Amino acid sequence: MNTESKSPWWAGALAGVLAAAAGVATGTAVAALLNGVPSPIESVGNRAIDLAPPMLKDFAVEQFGTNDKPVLIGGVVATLALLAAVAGIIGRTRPAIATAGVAVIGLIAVAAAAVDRTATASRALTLVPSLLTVAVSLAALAILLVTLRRTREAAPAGLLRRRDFLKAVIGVGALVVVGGVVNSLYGTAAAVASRAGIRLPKPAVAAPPVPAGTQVDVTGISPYVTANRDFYRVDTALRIPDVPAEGWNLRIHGMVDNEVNLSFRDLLDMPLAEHRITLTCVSNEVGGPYVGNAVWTGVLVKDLLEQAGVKSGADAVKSTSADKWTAGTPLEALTDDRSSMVAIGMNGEPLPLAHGFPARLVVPGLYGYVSATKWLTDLEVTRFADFKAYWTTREYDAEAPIKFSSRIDVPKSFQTFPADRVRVGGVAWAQTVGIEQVEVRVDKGPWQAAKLGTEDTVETWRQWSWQWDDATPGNHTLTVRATTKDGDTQTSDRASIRPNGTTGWHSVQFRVE
Ligand SMILES: Nc1nc2c(c(=O)[nH]1)N[C@H]1C(S)=C(S)[C@@H](COP(=O)(O)O)O[C@H]1N2
Ligand SMILES: [Mo]
Repeated sequence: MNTESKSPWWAGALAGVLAAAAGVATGTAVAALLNGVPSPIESVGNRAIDLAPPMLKDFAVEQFGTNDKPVLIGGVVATLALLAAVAGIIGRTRPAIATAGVAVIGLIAVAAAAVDRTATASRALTLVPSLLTVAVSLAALAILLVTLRRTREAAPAGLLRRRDFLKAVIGVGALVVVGGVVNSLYGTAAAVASRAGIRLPKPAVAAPPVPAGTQVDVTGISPYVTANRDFYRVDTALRIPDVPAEGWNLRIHGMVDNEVNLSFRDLLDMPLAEHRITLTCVSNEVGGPYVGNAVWTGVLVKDLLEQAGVKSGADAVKSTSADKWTAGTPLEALTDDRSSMVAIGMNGEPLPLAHGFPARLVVPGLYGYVSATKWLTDLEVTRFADFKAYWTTREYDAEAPIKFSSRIDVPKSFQTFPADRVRVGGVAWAQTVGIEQVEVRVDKGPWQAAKLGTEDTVETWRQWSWQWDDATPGNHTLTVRATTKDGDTQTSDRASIRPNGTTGWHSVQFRVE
C-alpha cells in the first residue's frame, strides 16, 4: 500500500482510542445498571490488586496513600488507551491485525471478570459488561477505520468525508459521556437510598460523655474524635460495594451449635452498645495518618457468638465481606472483655458507605486487616490452622495486635513558631493496654515528660501536649516516644509495614524565630 493513501497516524490512534472508549463506556454503564456486577475496568483493576506482589502494594500505599485507587484506575485506563492507539495506527493498513489485537485485549477483560471476587451477581451476568465492551469496541473500530479509509479515498471531496469521521468521533464521545454519567448515578444507588432511610435507635448502653481534659488545647492537633469525612479509608475495593440494608444478612456458622442468620432489622432490635474505639491500619508508617478514633454503635460480637454457641477447639473467626475480602481474628479477642462489635453506626450516623455500610467488624487492639471487615456478611467460627485470610496469603502475619505508638500532630513539618509560643502536641495509642507516659525531646536533648490529656478508655488514643519554655531560635527536630501501662517504651528500631506493622520514633522538623 502506498503511503499517500494512508491516513495520518494520529487519525488511526484516535480511531483506536475512541473505539476502546465506546466499548468501555457501554460496559461501564451496563455494569452500573446490573446489581453486583463490576465494570470491565474495575475487574482488570481488581485482578491487578489481587495479583500485585505485597512489595508493590506497600509501595503504592506509601507513594499514593488513599489515592492508590485513582492511580491504579488511571494506570489501567492509560495502558488500555496506549494499546488501543497502537491498534488504531496499525488498523489504517492492516485492519485484520488491529481487530485481532482489540479482541485479545477485550478477552483479558472478560477473563478478569470471570474470576472477579467482588462480583456478587451470577458468573454469566458478570461477563455481560466485558463481552459487550469487546463487541462494541470491535464494531466501533470497524466503523471508524472504514470512515477513515473513505475519507482518504475521497480525497477531492475530503471535506465531506472528514465530516463523517468527525460525526463518528462525536457519536462515540457522547456514548462515553452517557456511560460515565449512568455509572456515577447508579454505582451505589441502592446503598445510598437504603442508608438515607435508616434511623439508628438509641443505644441501650450509651458511651459516657468524653471526659473533660481529653481534648488538649493545642492549635492544629487532630480532634479527639475523628469526623467521618476525615476518617482514613483503607481497603481493596475499587468500587464501594453496593449493599442495601434491606436483604442484607449476617450468617454466623462453622464450629457452632446452631447457625445464626440475622437481618439488619434483627440487629436494630437487639440491645445496641456504643463505644469509642481507635482503629489503626498495619500500613500506617510511624507518624502516619492511618489511625482514627470514632464512636461505634453496634452489637457485641460475644453476644452473637453466645447465641450461636461456640464449639470447643475453635480459636478463630474468619469474617467475609460482600466483596469477598476476608480477615482472620483470634476468637479470644472477640469474646474477652474488650468491646469487639458488629458496628452499624459511626459517630451517631449509619456507617458511611466507604466505612462498611450496612455493617462491619470493629475490634479494639488489632490491626484492621485482621479484624475490621467492612460490608460484613459472614462470620465463620473456625481454627487458624484451617484457613488463610486475604492478607495472610500475601506475606502478612495471621495474628497482628496493634503496636503501640505515638505521633506528633503539631508542629507540622517545617512549621515556624515565635520563640515565646512553642506549643506542641499529638496522640499516642496502646489499645487495650493504655498509655502511661509520653516523652519528647528537642534535637539530641534529654527526654522530657509531655502533659497527657485525660484518659478516655484504654481502647482509644490519648492526646498529649508540651510547651518549650526557653525555646532557642533556629531549626530543630522534635521527637516523641510513648510508654504503656505495661511499662514498655517505644523502640527506636525501625520495622517496616510487612509482616506485622511498623515501629520507630516519629520526628518532625520545625523552626523557632
Ligand atoms: N471488605 C473489606 N474490609 C476491610 C478491608 C478491605 O480491604 N475490604 N480493609 C481492612 C483494613 S486493612 C483496614 S485498616 C480497615 C480500615 O477501615 P476504614 O477504612 O473504615 O478506616 O478496614 C478493614 N476492612
Ligand atoms: Mo489496614
